[in-house]
Amino acid sequence: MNYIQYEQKDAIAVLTISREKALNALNSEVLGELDAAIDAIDLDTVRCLIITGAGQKSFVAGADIGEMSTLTKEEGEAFGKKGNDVFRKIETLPIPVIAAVNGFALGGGCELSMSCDIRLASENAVFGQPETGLGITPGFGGTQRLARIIPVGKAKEMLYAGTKVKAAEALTLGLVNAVYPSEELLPAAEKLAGKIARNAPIAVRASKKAVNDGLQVSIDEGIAIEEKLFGSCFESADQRNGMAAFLNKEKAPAFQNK
Ligand code: DAK
Repeated sequence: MNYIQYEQKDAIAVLTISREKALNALNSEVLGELDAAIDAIDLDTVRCLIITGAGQKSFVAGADIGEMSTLTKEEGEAFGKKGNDVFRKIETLPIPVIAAVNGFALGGGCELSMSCDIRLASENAVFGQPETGLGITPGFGGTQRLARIIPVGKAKEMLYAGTKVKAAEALTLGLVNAVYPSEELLPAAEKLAGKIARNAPIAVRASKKAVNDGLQVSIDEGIAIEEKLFGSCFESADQRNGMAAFLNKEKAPAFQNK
């Protein structure tokens, strides 16, 4: 691949969007490679994915403005679908995904981070949806996900006025879980991924599905979703071994994803 680096260390994979000279902007080729890289993840062995951008300056500075500038209506729709399909694939990936936001996360970059489960940021991170200043609406889910993550009034300000949000404010808004000096961001993401990877994968995946599916429905339907997923854990050896270890006053076992 030209624009995606992918590395697996034990149960953690790090996917780096690597188009540094354009601040990792997403063109069709990058989106195509991102899609293929997500499809190729070995879900039997990877328990947590980290997505980051190459370099110290930018996570992803948005969709590629040069490529978009000449699109027709039909081409615009096709480009939007390509991005939306891959972002939704990330959002619904069975394993948790952490965005390690190492700089600009603008437009499609902010949207990519929001399709991840958890966002951690470097001190120089900047979030924004500047699309209305380019004559378009956000096209990769920004109008939908931003208003579900941060207070709706602030989301609308970011969407209408293009107001950018720096790391410290993103933390206050709950857009990111934590902020680190640049050099500490990836180690912190890996540490959190490691903590996730040590827990029972079937239970972690069921928790992700319960939260995501539950947020789309009423609380009663959400509770029903949780009940089913909770029940399904009792078919796993990890549940039996995890509870037995507790009862025997032993350390949690190495969970087997079975
Ligand atoms: N696209 C293409 N190239 C970009 C880029 C982008 N989004 N962002 C930066 N670059 C390129 C610059 O053109 C420059 O290239 P050279 O001139 O060196 O060849 C290089 O990266 C370095 O950028 P700067 O020289 O501008 O660096 P600065 O530090 O001065 O400024 C910046 C950094 C991030 C503040 C600035 O580059 C900037 O404002 N970039 C644009 C950010 C932006 O507006 N992003 C949102 C893009 S719109 C859709 C689906 C999705 C979308 C739209 C439609 N459909 C449904 C159809 C999504 C839209 C977007 O994401």
